[in-house]
Amino acid sequence: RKDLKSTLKEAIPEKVESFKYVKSNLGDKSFGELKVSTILGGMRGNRSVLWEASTLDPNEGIRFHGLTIKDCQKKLQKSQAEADSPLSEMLPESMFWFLLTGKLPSQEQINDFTAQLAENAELPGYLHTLLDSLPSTLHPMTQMSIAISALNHDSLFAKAYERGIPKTEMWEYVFDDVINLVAKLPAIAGKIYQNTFYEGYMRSNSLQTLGEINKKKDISYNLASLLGMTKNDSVNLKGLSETDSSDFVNLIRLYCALHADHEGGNVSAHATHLVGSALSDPYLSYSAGIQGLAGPLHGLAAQEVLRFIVAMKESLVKGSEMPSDEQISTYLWDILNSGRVIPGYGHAVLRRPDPRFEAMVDFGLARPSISKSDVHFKLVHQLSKVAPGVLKEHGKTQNPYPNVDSSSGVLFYHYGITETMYFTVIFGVSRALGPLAQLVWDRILGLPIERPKSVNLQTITNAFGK
Ligand code: AMX
Repeated sequence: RKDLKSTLKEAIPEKVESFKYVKSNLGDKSFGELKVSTILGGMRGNRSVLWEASTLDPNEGIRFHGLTIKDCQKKLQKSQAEADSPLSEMLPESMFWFLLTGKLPSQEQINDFTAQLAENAELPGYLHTLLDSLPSTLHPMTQMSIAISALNHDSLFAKAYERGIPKTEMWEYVFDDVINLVAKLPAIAGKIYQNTFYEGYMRSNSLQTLGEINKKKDISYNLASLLGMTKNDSVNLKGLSETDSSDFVNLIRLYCALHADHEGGNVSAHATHLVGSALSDPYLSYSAGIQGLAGPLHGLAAQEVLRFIVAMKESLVKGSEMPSDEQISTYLWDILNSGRVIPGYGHAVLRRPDPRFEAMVDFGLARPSISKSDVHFKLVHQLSKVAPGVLKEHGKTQNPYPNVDSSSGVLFYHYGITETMYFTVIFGVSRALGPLAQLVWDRILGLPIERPKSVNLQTITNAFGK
């Protein structure tokens, strides 16, 4: 008697043949308003998600309400205490305000908003207990999605919905939940770091923490503090100097502002929007976004890139001597010939080097301790000149250029966040900003539940008479 898996195995060849037939013979045909290739090809280019705050041009990159990254770096508010420092970066709080309202905030507005977030940053007791109960071997992204999902316990929107509220009032409760979630993300991320890599620092049986929430500081500072990376509010495990500690905070600010939004079709944004369309509260919705971000073709690439760069360094860098372009090229061909992808390269929409990658590289280039002395950073930079040629010759990827994940991990690594498994959690803190801002608008506009129509291969084939 055949079991389930063997029965399935038997059905595969016929279905794969049918899939190949439809893809190669009917791909160009219009099926309703779409091409058959769009249905089979991950809905590429299909304009069907309403998204207000950002748009992605294949050749130019992201614009936030019409502003480029460089415009945002000039116009969005910094921390008031460091506003005059040329090395100080825009605040993610400022980016969130801008994404949500389309208006540039004043310094005073951002000071107040930053204080409001810090005031709400502490986690409820049950979340500490829940996170403490998870094995430290559980991937940090899984821990993050569990924690965010559990905050549904306190959802004002879910409670109001249960009481019964008109559709026109929903957005106000969603807004309150969104602010609460954004405020708590640094503490969630910090606790996951401590539980996973520094067990004992923040377990409930220990009063010690690597750092604490400072109510006078912004979310990036507080995240850095909880990672043990600030001079004054942390144990400063890595022994960072004053300058490095302040640079690390600015790295988080830049990273979180840049990764906040990348229009609505990427997996984390779309998952949040889709789940929210069922009127699941913002915690459940963003928890779904985090699960998508945890995929290696999306946010997990940040971890994959760093592992790849560290392995390349071990194999190719001898002492202080950097490898030749030819050696890098051979190394890449070995990976491609074994059927693997080059992590940090390619993009579903972009057709040029990602301007977010360039902004992160500029951060490193502005600091000689990174640009002149950090071998991993130098390797990333050199790789970005060599890999596009190799990928073009390989001939598969439509975009042979570096994407955002190519450069970020190496900068965290430079300052001592060497736990590669953790990088995507910082992405998760950042990515909340855009999709959650859109979720508020989804409810303001009263968007309906998402329900595309699915079709099977037989229906497509029949439509064209085979
Ligand atoms: N290395 C090798 N091959 C690649 C490649 C890469 N970096 N990028 C794409 N290709 C291959 C694809 O695997 C595909 O091969 P197949 O036809 O045998 O399946 C072919 O090129 C065509 O792919 P595409 O249309 O150019 O890309 P896509 O839209 O299907 O996928 C992406 C986009 C990002 C998933 C893909 O480029 C990739 O896997 N890159 C490496 C992982 C990565 O860096 N992900 C992070 C993306 C940014 C983010 O979301 N955080």
